[in-house]
Amino acid sequence: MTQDSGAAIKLTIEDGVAVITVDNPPVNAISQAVRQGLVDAIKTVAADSSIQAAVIRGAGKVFIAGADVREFGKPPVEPFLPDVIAAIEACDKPVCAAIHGVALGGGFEIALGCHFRVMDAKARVGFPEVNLGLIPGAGGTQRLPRLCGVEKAADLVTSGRQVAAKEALEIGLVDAIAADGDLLSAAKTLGLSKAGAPLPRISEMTVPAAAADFFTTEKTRVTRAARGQHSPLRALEAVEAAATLPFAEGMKRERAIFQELRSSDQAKALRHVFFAERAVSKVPGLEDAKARKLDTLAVIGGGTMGAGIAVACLRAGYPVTMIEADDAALERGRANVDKNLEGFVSRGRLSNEAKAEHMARLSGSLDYNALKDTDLVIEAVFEDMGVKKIVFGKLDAAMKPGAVLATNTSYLDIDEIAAATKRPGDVIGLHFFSPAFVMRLLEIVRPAKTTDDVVVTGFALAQKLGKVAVLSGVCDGFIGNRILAKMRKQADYMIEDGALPWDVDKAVEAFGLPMGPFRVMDLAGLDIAWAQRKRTAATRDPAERYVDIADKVCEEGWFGQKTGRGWYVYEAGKPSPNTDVEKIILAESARKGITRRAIDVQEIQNRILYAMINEGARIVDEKIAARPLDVDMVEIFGYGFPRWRGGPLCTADIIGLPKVLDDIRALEKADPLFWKPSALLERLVADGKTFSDLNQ
Ligand code: T1G
Repeated sequence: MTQDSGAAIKLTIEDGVAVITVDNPPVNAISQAVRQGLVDAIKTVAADSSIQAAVIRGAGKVFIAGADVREFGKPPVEPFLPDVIAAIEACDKPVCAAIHGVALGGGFEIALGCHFRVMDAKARVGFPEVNLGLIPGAGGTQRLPRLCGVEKAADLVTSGRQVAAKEALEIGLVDAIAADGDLLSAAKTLGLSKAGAPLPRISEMTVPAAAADFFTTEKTRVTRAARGQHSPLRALEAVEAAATLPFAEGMKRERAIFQELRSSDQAKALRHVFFAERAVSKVPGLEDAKARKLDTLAVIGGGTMGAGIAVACLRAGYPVTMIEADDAALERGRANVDKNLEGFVSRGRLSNEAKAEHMARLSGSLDYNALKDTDLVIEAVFEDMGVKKIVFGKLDAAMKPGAVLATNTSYLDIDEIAAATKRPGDVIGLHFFSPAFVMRLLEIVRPAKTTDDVVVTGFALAQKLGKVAVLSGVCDGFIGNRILAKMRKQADYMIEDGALPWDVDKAVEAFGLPMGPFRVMDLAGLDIAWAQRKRTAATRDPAERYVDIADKVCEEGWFGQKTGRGWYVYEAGKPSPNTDVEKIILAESARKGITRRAIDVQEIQNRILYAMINEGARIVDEKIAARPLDVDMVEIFGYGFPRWRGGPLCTADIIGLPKVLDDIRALEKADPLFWKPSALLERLVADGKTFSDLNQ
């Protein structure tokens, strides 16, 4: 017998077991139709005497991925998920969840409402709600502690991490792991075996006592780890309610916290990131382009970037050829790859055998003809246009027609590099961020002549490497470094106006970035930016305010961590303010006739943030970035902008563009050149629109 409660839920009866299939592609998100269908199906189970047990399963690749994230911006519609789960749990016939793929969020809450749970060996369960600025809102924070204790429950709901089958069984989240391909029959057998017996209902269980000071110490830990995000601490509060209140009261507490967070700015921002992270690789206008063959890769150069890129490609399973200028350099390149892979081994993320297998896929040569059959090459040699043109001339001569020639340059003009070949249509920028095997951002930089299929090939490679790829046009610094340059300029102005580097860093870190601009410069090496300032001095706009402080610091030979001092002094790796730099700063302010003034945290944060917003808006206006979400993804995945703020342009929408524009116009009075408002920002405010309107 089949009952089809709308497309979302199907019910068939097999050997006395009602098999309830959630079928809402692509991931069985719990839409209103799914919720209604489950309520109807449970009513059928209860009413039909031929049914002795029920199994809830998911069609397609997963059990249930959770509530439908697209519904969160809208008013909730009945039946509400907690009530659906209560109906499942109240059923007087055994209901068993058959979990494959993932059971996440509301999906895992549905499984906890079932009396039994069977899991496929490769499946995973978890409560990722905190990653959306929420907490489990359908009993997850109340049932989980009853099943595995408050310590484990707190870990799972505050971290959002997924739990593999083995651990899930060990800590009691599931009753059994099914043998391969046997999930449904194992669930049916378990359900039938319990027919007529008293049914375990988690809501009726008691929460095992926790250590007296558990929540106190856990609050400190969770607060520190959350770095300004609210949901982890609120999730812990809900778990504490489970430990201190009767189930029904605890459910009310959980619901109240969930509803409060659901409409919060952080939840809006994290929802934006959730969808933007997926939308960013779907570039408007490239829908019909097909990626080229992508089976073999090569890197030119075995230095930090070249070796890092080689490791990223090896970790993704590719064979990689490394080209270097001579045997010694090639040996150093191999050693760099080996060292980077050894890091994975020492962190327990790669076995020695797997490392050996990776190294076996790395071949080296001094001869470009070794690349005659290679599908895609990434050049990562010294950042000098002359050197790159020679390399691309050789690649052009050696590689097969249709091969993709990529450069990892972080700021040189890729149109000019492409012009050094007879195949500019095959040339593209793949700008990795160091360490290339860690940082998720990859800027795909498109010169004028590059063909659509080469761009799409770049995105295909990014997906294989597990990167978040963002398409950028060609300009100085592309998207991320162009915004970084503006941030740093504003930071330089502030230390000449009255702040000190450590004030700026502290304020920026309090905003939520992992490291302030001066700490970052010390890490990168002050000499690199110094060399660039000297290189571009002749073309600098004389009307632009120029701060000499960094040059003076470099003239002392203080290049940052690599020389033991820069903006900070490094003893045993720990940074402390370089008071000699303070003397240089005070002397420079005096030399410029600037009366130094106190610059508070709010002003520092505003000037840094607005510099990012204004430049990000210009980048979108110039079509260097296709949409505001592309700028947000660059900042979050390449520069550590806090996810719970959604990125600079999402933050601007949350502040309100009229206020952002007013504040920038106020700053413009003191420095009309730097703070000229983006024309796009002015148009959006005039039209009553937001950056989000441009993301649709
Ligand atoms: N709602 C709506 N759409 C979703 C979705 C969801 N929960 N999860 C995924 N999608 C879409 C996604 O946007 C993409 O769409 C497509 O499915 C494939 O996703 C009450 C309140 C399940 C591990 O946070 O972790 O339950 O781009 O590319 O890599 O307490 O999706 O194709 O148009 O990611 O195979 C909690 C989020 C919700 C899980 C699959 N659940 N999803 O990964 O595919 S809040 C989550 C994922 C909640 C309750 C609370 C992953 C995945 P499009 P994909 P994938």
